[in-house]
Amino acid sequence: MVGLRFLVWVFLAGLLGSAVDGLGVNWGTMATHRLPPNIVVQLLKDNGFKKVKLFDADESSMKALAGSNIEVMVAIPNNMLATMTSYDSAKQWVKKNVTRYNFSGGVNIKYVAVGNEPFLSSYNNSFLNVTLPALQNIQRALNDAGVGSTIKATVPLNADVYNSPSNNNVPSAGRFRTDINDLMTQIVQFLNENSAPFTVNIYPFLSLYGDDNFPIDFAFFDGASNPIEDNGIQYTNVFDANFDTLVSALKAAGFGDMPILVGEVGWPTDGDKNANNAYAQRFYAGIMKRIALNQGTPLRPGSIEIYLFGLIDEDAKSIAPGNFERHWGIFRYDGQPKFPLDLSGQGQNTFLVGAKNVEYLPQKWCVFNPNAKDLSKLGDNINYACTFSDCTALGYGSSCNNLDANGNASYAFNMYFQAQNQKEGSCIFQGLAMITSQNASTGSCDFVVQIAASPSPALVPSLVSVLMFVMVLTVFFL
Ligand SMILES: *[C@@H]1O[C@H](CO)[C@@H](O)[C@H](O)[C@H]1NC(C)=O
Ligand SMILES: *[C@@H]1O[C@H](CO)[C@@H](O)[C@H](O)[C@H]1NC(C)=O
Ligand SMILES: *[C@@H]1O[C@H](CO)[C@@H](O)[C@H](O)[C@H]1NC(C)=O
Ligand SMILES: *[C@@H]1O[C@H](CO)[C@@H](O)[C@H](O)[C@H]1NC(C)=O
Ligand SMILES: *[C@@H]1O[C@H](CO)[C@@H](O)[C@H](O)[C@H]1NC(C)=O
Ligand SMILES: CC(=O)N[C@H]1CO[C@H](CO)[C@@H](O)[C@@H]1O
Repeated sequence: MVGLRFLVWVFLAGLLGSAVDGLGVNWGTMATHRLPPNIVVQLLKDNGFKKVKLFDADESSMKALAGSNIEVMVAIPNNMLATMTSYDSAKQWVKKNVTRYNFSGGVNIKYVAVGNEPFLSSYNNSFLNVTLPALQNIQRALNDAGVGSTIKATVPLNADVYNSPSNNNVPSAGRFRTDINDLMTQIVQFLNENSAPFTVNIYPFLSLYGDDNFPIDFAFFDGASNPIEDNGIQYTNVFDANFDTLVSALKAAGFGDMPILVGEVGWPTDGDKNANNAYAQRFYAGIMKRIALNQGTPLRPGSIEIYLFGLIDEDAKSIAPGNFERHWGIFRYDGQPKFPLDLSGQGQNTFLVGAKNVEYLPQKWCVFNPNAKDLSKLGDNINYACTFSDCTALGYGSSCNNLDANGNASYAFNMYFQAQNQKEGSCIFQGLAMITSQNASTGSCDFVVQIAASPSPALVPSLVSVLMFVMVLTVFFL
């Protein structure tokens, strides 16, 4: 009987494309070609996502989300944190970007993310002084607007705000980073006063990426040969160990019961030897199963609110952290699924539902012209193409790393041509390139045809810098 009910449930869950409860996903928009927001919202619905986390409060995304009842986390980017140290600005932001959508048929906003990983060591403490005042002002503005009981401000933090000492590297010894311990304690106190959750981003992939000796099985959820022993607890994966290090740090600060929300977790599929579909599939299968079982971690059994990172590939993200940075999507740039992923956590070998009604540019590719005579400028032209498009798939361990020299040139030229919307004159490269209607993809290397879509509003500042760069180049070549 139980078995039958289970089967019926599985069948219904499959039918409705139902993601497990508590599951959300990050919707980033740093792409040269942005899928139309209404298509993305339909994609979320078709796959049963009931929660989404944004990196801004972009009007077009918000309008598309209106009426969907999907729970939304809107965000204030780091470069606006200083502004939010003024209460008036915070009040304006909340009015324009939160309460404006609080009407029947509006947007179901649940959280405001104040900054994004503002204490990353690579930011050189730039946001240390502004994050807490911004958090306080935003929550106060929410409270004053009468929505503070249901909409909470939180700060998505990177997992390097806490650690365990190297001589006792176990989760139970977790503490906030010494240099920011006082600040973290104040932040946690404030979150607690407002019944707001602690938000942390946890990346097992980065543990592996940063350390060649990292035991690879420990990055996944299917068992590890050498578990970490900690007070009788056996840790078999780095996610649990990391999460429980935070639980211990919170406990040491006096807030051992503070709700924790995982703001980002996921696995990239290209741009590194460990970034591929097979590993991503393995990672997601493991984490989805645990979410479905409400397993939690040894120190926090039960359900955890988790946002996957991320929804769609973003070909215009900074690659300062690594080439993998543009390949975090569970969907490709065009909203099509990359690998089997069962969001109901039942471990079925099924693909997600792809984006519908996506419009593509014509079936044309730009490739190296085999009849080209003068190859002396080939390197310069490849560099140029890659500077203004995304060549991260050409790197070591990536999907297009096995191309020969001409293949490399073709790949770079095509990426530029597509980034330029196949615009007239964007496939010349001093006579080294030509347009073809033959699909140029080979083996694992996909030569894409871009989607027909407008650039993301998030990219306007970087377009300005690209223009400046072009101006500098122009001056240089004159
Ligand atoms: C609302 O959010 C957008 C996008 O994050 C931002 O550009 C805008 O300045 C915000 N509005 C106010 C009044 O701060
Ligand atoms: C941080 O400092 C390093 C070294 O001084 C510098 O290279 C880097 O650009 C700085 N980063 C930021 C975000 O300011
Ligand atoms: C933060 O504020 C302290 C005290 O006002 C000051 O000494 C420090 O230089 C500031 N740090 C930054 C990065 O602005
Ligand atoms: C192709 O490009 C990649 C990345 O730039 C480089 O590592 C590789 O050596 C190139 N291959 C050839 C045959 O030039
Ligand atoms: C080109 O070919 C590849 C590999 O066969 C395929 O996956 C891809 O969908 C094709 N692209 C287009 C735009 O038809
Ligand atoms: C119509 C609507 O969504 N109103 C909401 C506005 O915010 C208050 C406080 O969070 C909610 O209680 C209302 O339901």
